[in-house]
Amino acid sequence: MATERTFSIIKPDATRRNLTGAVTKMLEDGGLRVVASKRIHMTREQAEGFYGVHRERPFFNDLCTFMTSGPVVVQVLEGENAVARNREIMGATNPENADEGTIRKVHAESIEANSVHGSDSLENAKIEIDYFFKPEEIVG
Ligand code: RTP
Ligand code: MG
Repeated sequence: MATERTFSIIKPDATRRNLTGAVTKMLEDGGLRVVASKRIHMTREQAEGFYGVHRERPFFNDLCTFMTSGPVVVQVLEGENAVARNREIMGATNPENADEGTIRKVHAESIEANSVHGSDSLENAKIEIDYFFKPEEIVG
């Protein structure tokens, strides 16, 4: 087992419903440690850059509008197999398909407003962490 870092976003549907603490508790209870955290309001440019891999997907424009519709909390999470562990705690993209007890099953509103983002690979985690955090903002 390897200690990893992954990148998480608590999305605008969750911050709007004051669920930052509830979501963070589920991440912590799942064995992850928050080693960096900040609340920001993403610009359109930041959202489009962050979701660049999805640029050709039909949901890209709506997704960027949603992600800039309110504050988000960007976090770096650390723990054993953190990338995969975080994806387990989050649950499936579509909350209708998410397992019981996952963040998306408990809190998500829809496939788009699904409360959290989590990196899908260790490689992307590094890219995404660097997109939002300076090294000195991460305290392990
Ligand atoms: P994420 O990147 O946010 O952790 O979620 P994911 O890997 O489970 O999902 P992904 O396929 O990467 O999609 C990124 C985000 O786009 C929104 N989405 N909307 N309307 C739709 O059909 C649709 N599909 C995806 C979701 O907010 C999803 O998390
Ligand atoms: Mg994804």
